[in-house]
Amino acid sequence: MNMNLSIVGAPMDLGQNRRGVDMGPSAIRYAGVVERLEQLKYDIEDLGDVEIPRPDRRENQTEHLRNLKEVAEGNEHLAKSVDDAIQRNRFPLVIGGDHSIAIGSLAGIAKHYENLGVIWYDAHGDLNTGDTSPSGNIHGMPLAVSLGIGHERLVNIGGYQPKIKPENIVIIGARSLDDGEKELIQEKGIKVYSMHEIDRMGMTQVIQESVEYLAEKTDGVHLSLDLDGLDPQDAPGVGTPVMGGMSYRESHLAMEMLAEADIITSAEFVEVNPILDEKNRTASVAVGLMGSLFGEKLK
Ligand code: 4U7
Ligand code: MN
Ligand code: MN
Ligand code: MN
Repeated sequence: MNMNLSIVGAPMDLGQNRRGVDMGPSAIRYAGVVERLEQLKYDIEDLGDVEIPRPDRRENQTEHLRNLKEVAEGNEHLAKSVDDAIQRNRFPLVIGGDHSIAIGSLAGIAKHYENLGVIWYDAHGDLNTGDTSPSGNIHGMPLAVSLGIGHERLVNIGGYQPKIKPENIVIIGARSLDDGEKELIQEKGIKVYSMHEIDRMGMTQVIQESVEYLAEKTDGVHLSLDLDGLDPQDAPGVGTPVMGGMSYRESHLAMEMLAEADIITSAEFVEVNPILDEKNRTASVAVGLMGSLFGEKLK
């Protein structure tokens, strides 16, 4: 494990329409992320927050891709910051912010790998495009965008595309997929462990298989963890909660097993919304999961 971590905040709320998720980075810092990881002997550099533009309400907004211009620009800033951290041989840990920031994270990360793997820990597939999205919210599109599918302004962020290949993706925890997303999963052969598989096989086998699947063909793995992957009882402070999710304990087990396997080379924790939360619980859960991902149990 790279012992040098760079924390990058991405206070983005323009990829969806509930206020408050832009305060996610503050809530996660307040929950003690730096102290928690310093205890594990990491060298932590907190780069602060990247600049997210404010939308001009007088401008025409396309309803299929809400705040397209500002989401794209904020993600360009994030991509630069992440890219720079990796160039300095540091592990980028991005804290959000809504999940549209995965577009910028992956744009900054993927250029450093031939075959970047991605673990998408989420209730949703985030595989929509402007055409298939029921909401027009870009936080439901970042995985498609990273595959090179979607609006050209988004897919070209970082100046290249695609960022990732469908066979290098594992989605874990899916339980709310739109029709267009299901079609894309079929067409591209994307590996999905939905709640059904997690219940049948158990998280242990799901992670074992995911690690084996990715380890043999990738040269790095990005963990994109959407807190709504967890059950809303354990992580209430999220904008798009879906019942029947992964528990706190299953999620810790997953992070501990990823730490043991030592395959994760970058990570992001997204969708923490302190306004919808109960006493900063969801941010605390996020920090606890980071503790496990970065090896608390191993030290
Ligand atoms: B998140 C949704 F329709 N699929 O596209 C959409 F259900 O980053 C939800 O995973 C997207 O939180 C959720 O709007 C995006 C909807
Ligand atoms: Mn700019
Ligand atoms: Mn989600
Ligand atoms: Mn998501």
